[in-house]
Amino acid sequence: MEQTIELIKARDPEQYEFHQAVQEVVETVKPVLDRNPEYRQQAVLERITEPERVLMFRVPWMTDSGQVMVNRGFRVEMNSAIGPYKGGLRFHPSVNIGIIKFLAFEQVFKNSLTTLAMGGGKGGSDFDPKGKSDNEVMRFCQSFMSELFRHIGPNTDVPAGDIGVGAREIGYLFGIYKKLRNEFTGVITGKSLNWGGSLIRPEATGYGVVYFAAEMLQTRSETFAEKTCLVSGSGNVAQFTTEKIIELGGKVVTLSDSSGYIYDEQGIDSEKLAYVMDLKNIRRGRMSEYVEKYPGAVYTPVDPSLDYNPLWDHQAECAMPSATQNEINGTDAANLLKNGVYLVSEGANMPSTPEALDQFLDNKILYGPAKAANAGGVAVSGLEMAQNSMRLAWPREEVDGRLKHIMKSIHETCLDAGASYGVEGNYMAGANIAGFVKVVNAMLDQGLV
Ligand code: NDP
Ligand code: 2IT
Repeated sequence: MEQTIELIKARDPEQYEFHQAVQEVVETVKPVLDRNPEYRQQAVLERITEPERVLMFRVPWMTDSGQVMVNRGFRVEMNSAIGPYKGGLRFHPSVNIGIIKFLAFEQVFKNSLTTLAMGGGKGGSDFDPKGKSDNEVMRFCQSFMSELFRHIGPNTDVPAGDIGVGAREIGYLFGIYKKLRNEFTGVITGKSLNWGGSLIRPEATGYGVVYFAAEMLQTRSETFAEKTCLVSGSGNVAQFTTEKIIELGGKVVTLSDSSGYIYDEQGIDSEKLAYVMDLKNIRRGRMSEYVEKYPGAVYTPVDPSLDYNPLWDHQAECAMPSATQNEINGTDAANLLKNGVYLVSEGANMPSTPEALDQFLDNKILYGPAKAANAGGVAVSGLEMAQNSMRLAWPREEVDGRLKHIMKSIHETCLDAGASYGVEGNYMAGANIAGFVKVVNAMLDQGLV
């Protein structure tokens, strides 16, 4: 196993996030390999860590002033053992192949946990939608899809949103796909409601994070009532995590963006959340504006000289990191524990560093890893695909009910898998083991392909 990791590092030495994601999975599935000697002979670790296909392409586009720009596009088709490749697209300047590969790798296990038939993939670009006009974003999306369209399809690879890709981008991407293929299909999820989208898809990731957390609390006969929660980010996942926590009687006191964070001791109520949604989704403004509207709150800009994030240094019971990878480091984890946090439910993908994870596990807090806790988004994407195939749309209650049921079942699966391998209550090991076993067995059933 050490050899597998060393080989991966030697092959692609600069793909740090991918190494991190692989290392965590490989370490936790060791007992599974020990119990199933044929897995080693079949080189399942080597196979599952190597993408089935990696696409990288030039994305030229023109600014409003006529300047030609060139970005890089990616799609990593990681694993199709249990269904078509499925996973979001991320548009952010930090995007590189290592980040897309880690996200695609995580997606394989997450999608497996949803109980739906979806393989894993992820894509994106180092394009930064921030500060661009709608027309610039549209031209970028059209150029991006004019290459990607030949590699995807409703039974092949089904993208969706992620950081920097929301309803606006999905619309532009779908429009040009439809034109190029002359086909109206469910090739992308997160579509708007009046042209094939599913009710609850915008809410699904955040709601799912909270449903998963509620299941974890339930194991200690507790609920969200009166719980204080630290949430990072202020995008899709953060917004609907906040909405559901408020609905269940909890209090969210923080939100952030890449420039800084707000601390609102009174709690972000529904009215304040509606303000944030308008600020971020419509006006595309910054969280710093929150304190102009609500002077009772405090805004703290990011201080690059700090080696920790002060957002995680407030009294609370729960934390829902919902911005980006490695946003909770060892110091942040120590601060969370010191401040009374005993539940972490991850909205972002791989938001906790290995040093943070060790502390959560050592202290036996309720720790819901991203693969399990944020799987509600892709689960409802799967439900959107099902509705598209039937050319039917389910009502809100139906989709929300299915989402709740799926999150409950993921919670149970994690606990069962953990227990059967002697790591009771360790949701991280449980998620990795359950996701791994299902995908690996499907791969073995299908022969050496
Ligand atoms: P959005 O683009 O809607 O929001 C992202 C938020 O995170 C923004 O507030 C953004 O701030 C902040 N952020 C992004 N990058 C950084 C960074 N490097 N440092 C600090 N803050 C940052 O994305 P989503 O809400 O969709 O995604 C958030 C996380 O959830 C991601 O990790 C994503 O992979 C994960 N996720 C998303 C799902 C979905 O369905 N959308 C499903 C499962 C997981 P700013 O505006 O300044 O960039
Ligand atoms: O990380 C994720 O699960 C997502 N960005 C959502 C993927 C999807 O296909 O809905």
